Formats: sequence, structure tokens, C-alpha cells
Amino acid sequence: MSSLEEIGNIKKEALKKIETAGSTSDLDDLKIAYLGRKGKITSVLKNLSSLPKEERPKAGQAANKAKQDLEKNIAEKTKSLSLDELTQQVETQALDTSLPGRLPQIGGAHILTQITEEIVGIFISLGYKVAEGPEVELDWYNFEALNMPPEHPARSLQDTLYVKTGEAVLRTHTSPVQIRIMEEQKPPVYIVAPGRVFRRDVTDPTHSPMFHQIEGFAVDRDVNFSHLIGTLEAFIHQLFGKERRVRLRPHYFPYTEPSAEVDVSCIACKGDSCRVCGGTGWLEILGCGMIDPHVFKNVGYDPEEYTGFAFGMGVERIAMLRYGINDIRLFFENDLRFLRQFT
Ligand code: 2U9
Repeated sequence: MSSLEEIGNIKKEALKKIETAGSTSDLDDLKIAYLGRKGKITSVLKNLSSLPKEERPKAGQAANKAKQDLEKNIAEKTKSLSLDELTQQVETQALDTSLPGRLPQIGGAHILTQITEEIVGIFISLGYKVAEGPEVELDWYNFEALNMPPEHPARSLQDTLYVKTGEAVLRTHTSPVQIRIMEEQKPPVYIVAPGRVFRRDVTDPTHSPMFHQIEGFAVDRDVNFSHLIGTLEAFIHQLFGKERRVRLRPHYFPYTEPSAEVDVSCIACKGDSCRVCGGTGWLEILGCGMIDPHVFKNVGYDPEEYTGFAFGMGVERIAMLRYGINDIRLFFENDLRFLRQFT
């Protein structure tokens, strides 16, 4: 076979393969096979010198022409196949803009935060300011300044979590916040103190070693017990509704004298008798009293010049009564099925 015939055959074979190529990557392979460094056309061009002298010019021309034609054909076919491939890609990977988007999960305030804000808001509307303090407290602020010296039996009423025996404790109530305020400010003071408190309790449906309190106090000239009753009645009516009745029962706290516990007529049965109120028609929701003169002396207030009242409540207890929740642990397990009911 002459060299011209050989070049013609290679070209014919290559053109046929280009014609039937199914993808741009097939064309890339063909380019390498015919025009690459070791390609068939390239080999012919490299071997021209081994041909008889008289054949060389024609064979050289034919090989170069074949090279140009194949390059042109490959380029044209690549252009049309890449357009096909792009069209196919667009069709198969197209965005369906009619699909609804994914909604972000929207969070909300924890039910205890909501109730705390509601209660604090009521006292703000009555002219009170909000104060906070440390959760790890000195013995002085948590106990001693509040009329509970080391051997005072009242200390055993509250099982304490000690950080350093005799010195630092996890606060058992938010009352130390108010001692700190009185040390810094002169009367009149009207303060509510919300926050976490800690007790050495075994966890059960109504006890948790950490829970939330809101305490409040007012110190001014001529503050008396009737101001305390009026304030708590206004608060209870805003929180539970105007139709609720309020009653006080005498009680004992080391830091108030006289002291009382406050009941509201049952929010479930409106005072008749039901399971929520244990058949009594009343729910205990607060403790309160007139601040003991010893406490005033401890912070440098003159008990002859000033008097004051104080009150305290448990936030979990109020949430449980309002929503009929029967286990305090539900507040802290963070099960979204529970929490979402309140958002
Ligand atoms: C100062 C002086 C007195 C705060 C008070 C109560 C009554 C009370 C409890 C209710 C349920 C706490 O969450 S609970 O266990 N609290 O009954 N707290 S008087 O008296 C104070 C506070 C600060 C300086």
C-alpha cells in the first residue's frame, strides 16, 4: 500500500469515528489517537524521512491536509456535542422553582422566661426596678445578714449546697440580692429580684435542686402591712384575673416579722373544690412579711426611720398551677414537644 493510500485510509477511518462520536470526551480520545504525540497522523509525519525521496512531498502534503481536516472536524463536532450536553444538563438539573422552601425552625422564650417576664412586668408597672446578683453567694448575704446566724435553726429549713463550708454557698433564695442593694442604696427602694436558686433537694415531681424565684421588697418611710396586702392583691389580680380572691395565713420567716403565706382562690375550680387545690378551694402562691428590724440594722438602715415589706414566690410553682403541669422536671428536660406548647 502506498503512503498516500495509507494516509487516505487513516483519514477516512478517523472521519467516520468523529462522525459517530457520542460525546465530547470521545472526541478528546480521538484527538489523542490521531493527532496526539503518538497519534496515527503524527506518526506518518514523523516517518516521512523514511519514504523514497520522490514520494515525500506528496505524502507530506496529504498528511498535513489530513491533520487540518481532522482538527476542523473534531472542533466542529465538539461544538455541536457540547451544546447538546449543556442542553441535556440544564434539562435534567433544572431547579423546580415551584417547590416550597424549607422553613427555618423558629424558637421562642422558655415558659419559665415568659412567666418571669410577665411577673417582673407587673411589678415594673407598679414602679419597681429589677435587680440581679451572683448565684454563688457569701454566707453573710445568703444567711447571716438575713437574720440567720450560724446556729440559727432556720438554716436547717433550707438544705444548702456549699461551695466552701462556712464561706460560700449556692444561693438558696434571691434575698441576698436585696441585701446587696440595701448596702449600696438609701431608701426609698422598690426592687424585684428574679433568678435561679439552689437547694440540696432530692429530685421528684415537685422538687428540683435548681429552681427560679422572684422576690421583691419595698423600703420607705411609713410602709406598713396594708401596703403589702394592697400590692400583692394588685399583683395577683393582674396575674390571675380580677375575680380571684386573696387570703393571708400567719407564717414564720427569719427575715420578716410578722410573716404570712398568701393563697389565691383556686384558678382551676374558682374556689369550689377540685384536684388542683386538693379540695380546699385555695392555692398557696407567695410568702411575705414586714422586713425584720434586725435585717435593717445589718445593712445600716435605721429601723426607727424606715419600714419595709418583702415577698417571694417560686416561678415553677406558678407555671405548674397555671398550666396544670404535674412534674417540675418537665421544665428542665428541654423536650421540644413540651416546650412548643407554650410558644
Ligand atoms: C430581704 C428581706 C426579706 C423575701 C421573702 C418569702 C417570704 C417566701 C418563698 C416562696 C416560695 C421562696 O420559692 S419559695 O420557696 N419565699 O415565702 N420570701 S418573704 O423576704 C425578704 C427578702 C429580702 C432583705
